[in-house]
Amino acid sequence: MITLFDVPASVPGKSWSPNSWKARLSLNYKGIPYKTEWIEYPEIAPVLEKHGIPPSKTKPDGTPGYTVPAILDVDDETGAVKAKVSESFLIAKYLDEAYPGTPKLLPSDKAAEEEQKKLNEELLSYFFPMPVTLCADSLPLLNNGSQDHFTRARAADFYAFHKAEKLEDIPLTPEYRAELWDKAKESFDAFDAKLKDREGKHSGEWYEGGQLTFADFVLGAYLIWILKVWGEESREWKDVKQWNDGRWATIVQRLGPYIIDA
Ligand SMILES: N[C@@H](CCC(=O)N[C@@H](CS)C(=O)NCC(=O)O)C(=O)O
Repeated sequence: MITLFDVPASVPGKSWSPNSWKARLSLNYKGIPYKTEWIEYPEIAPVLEKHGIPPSKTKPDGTPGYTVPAILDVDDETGAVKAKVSESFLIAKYLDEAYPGTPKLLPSDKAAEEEQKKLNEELLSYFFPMPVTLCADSLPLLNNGSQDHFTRARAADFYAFHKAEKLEDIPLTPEYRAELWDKAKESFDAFDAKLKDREGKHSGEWYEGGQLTFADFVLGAYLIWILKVWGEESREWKDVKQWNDGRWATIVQRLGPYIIDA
């Protein structure tokens, strides 16, 4: 059985991280049984290292960067470890190869696959600056064991923009939030234009046209983060839901059958 490593938060179903949701949606779509092992941020590196799961990146200081989602695939009968994978795109690739009888996540066209890899790497930057407020509002929902790591790690990610050591040091006054929200709306408009352009070339309801693929999970996972942290009744979701002719709410609705908590 597959073990999915994820970081919990006090949200319905515990899973909130958009990165982890990409793997969760992939597993749910394929109907592959799995269990979740919940770990706190400071445990990600030691736990993954202990299992021999490789890091997903090299940090700016040259040290290995361990991240969730990560999976361990173990043969239930023999106990043999079949795979150790981290990084949501690589997990999708592994699942397609190792579970050929299940619906494919990645397009067979190599250029399209490469484009989805890039989309996965760049998505948060497309939606900038909303990830700043989303991270700040995710922070109090994390367990105590994760908060200090998360606030420093994410403030470091946004350092060029806010020059803050911790997320709490970013002065998110109502006025500044409103300013960031206007910019967030612009980023959604820009992404909507990109999707409209694709729709002119690929007919169908999904990113690749007629076929649901990993890219839909990349986008969906980001929207699930909004929903998990701010909630369906929040002012934020009420706005996002109606932006761009309801595109974002429609994506969540279409992915509904695969939004299954742990
Ligand atoms: N490109 C990676 C990104 C994974 C990632 O950044 N995960 C975050 C969780 S939201 C993480 O584990 N960060 C570790 C840390 O902040 O130390 C993927 O798609 O899996």
